[in-house]
Amino acid sequence: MAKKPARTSPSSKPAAKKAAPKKKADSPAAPSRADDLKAYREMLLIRRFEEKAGQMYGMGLIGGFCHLYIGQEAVIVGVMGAAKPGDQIITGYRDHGHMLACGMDPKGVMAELTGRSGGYSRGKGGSMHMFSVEKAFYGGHGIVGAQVPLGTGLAFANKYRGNDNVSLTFFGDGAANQGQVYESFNMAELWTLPVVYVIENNQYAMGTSIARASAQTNLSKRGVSFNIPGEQVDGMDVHAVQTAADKAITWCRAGKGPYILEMMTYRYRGHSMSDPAKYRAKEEVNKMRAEHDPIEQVRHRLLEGGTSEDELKEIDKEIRAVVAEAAEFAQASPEPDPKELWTDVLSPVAVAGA
Ligand SMILES: Cc1ncc(C[n+]2csc(CCOP(=O)(O)OP(=O)(O)O)c2C)c(N)n1
Ligand SMILES: [Mg+2]
Repeated sequence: MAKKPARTSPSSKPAAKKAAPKKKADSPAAPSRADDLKAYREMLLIRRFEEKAGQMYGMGLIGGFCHLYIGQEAVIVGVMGAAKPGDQIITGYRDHGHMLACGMDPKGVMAELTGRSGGYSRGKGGSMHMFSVEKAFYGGHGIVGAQVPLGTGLAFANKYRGNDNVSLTFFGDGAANQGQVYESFNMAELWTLPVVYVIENNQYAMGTSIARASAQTNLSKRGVSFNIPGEQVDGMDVHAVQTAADKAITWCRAGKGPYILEMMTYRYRGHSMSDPAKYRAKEEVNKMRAEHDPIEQVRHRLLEGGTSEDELKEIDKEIRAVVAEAAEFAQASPEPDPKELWTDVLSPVAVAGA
């Protein structure tokens, strides 16, 4: 049955009839050396930054929650490789990698983690609450799944304004069981909104494995009853991620509505810094690291292609220097003034209208 345009749709144009997307990603051309070097650098920055954050947490320099993304770097780096400036990014609390891949300054992110005034939220937000309108990064959300309707709203705004930006909305396998996700899917398809739902399936929601929590573990199928196409992608392979993201973003930009990408990935660390991860065997983690590490895969390809060890060592050195500078900046930045407790609580519009 032809779909009627909703009265509240941002566009009065009825959705164009879709051609069914091809089942599999078109066989991707091999990545160029330049692509691999870029991905290597970006993933390594996230890895080293997070290792440093973990260390600083252990030293008591970071308080509150801190959810590390180590192991999942290929997902955000691959997706960003397919995005253009103006596309919005929104995610949950496992968010430092997304910020760095959006181009946010490592110094500002680390200062926020340590609760200092030089941080993106002036030291008042911490790990889960950072934003950058300039880089189109919309958080950083601690309520599981809350970013999904918000990301759908960003897509609604794009369509309403008639621009060609796409909302890149990231959430986890646990969040995929939230009711608000399906309300969002329904509206996104009904109104043909430009949103790629990127499900980061790292196989666990805190200590619960996907098999124990989900009746349908193939999350790429979760849009079937809404007619949203979906694909499973090797989320440990940055090139596979970028190829799939490119296809999904092109779909959205062409006005065909939402797309679901299920990224099969893995987190090496516990759910947060306070999780000893007793619910899984060490061998499971070690096997994933040894056989699928996203950075090692690219490193291996670069070396095979003739890049020298020395060139890669030089990149490692540069990245370590950026991270060390971020850590020094954070520790030198003062704590927020106590009177800042009363600022940034209400928006000026809300205050004026009160
Ligand atoms: C609405 C809500 N319910 C429960 C929690 C507690 N909680 C925090 S993270 C989490 C697991 C989410 O797992 P997943 O979506 O797979 O993301 P991951 O941590 O693996 O990145 C839960 C249940 C919460 N923050 N919000
Ligand atoms: Mg998960």
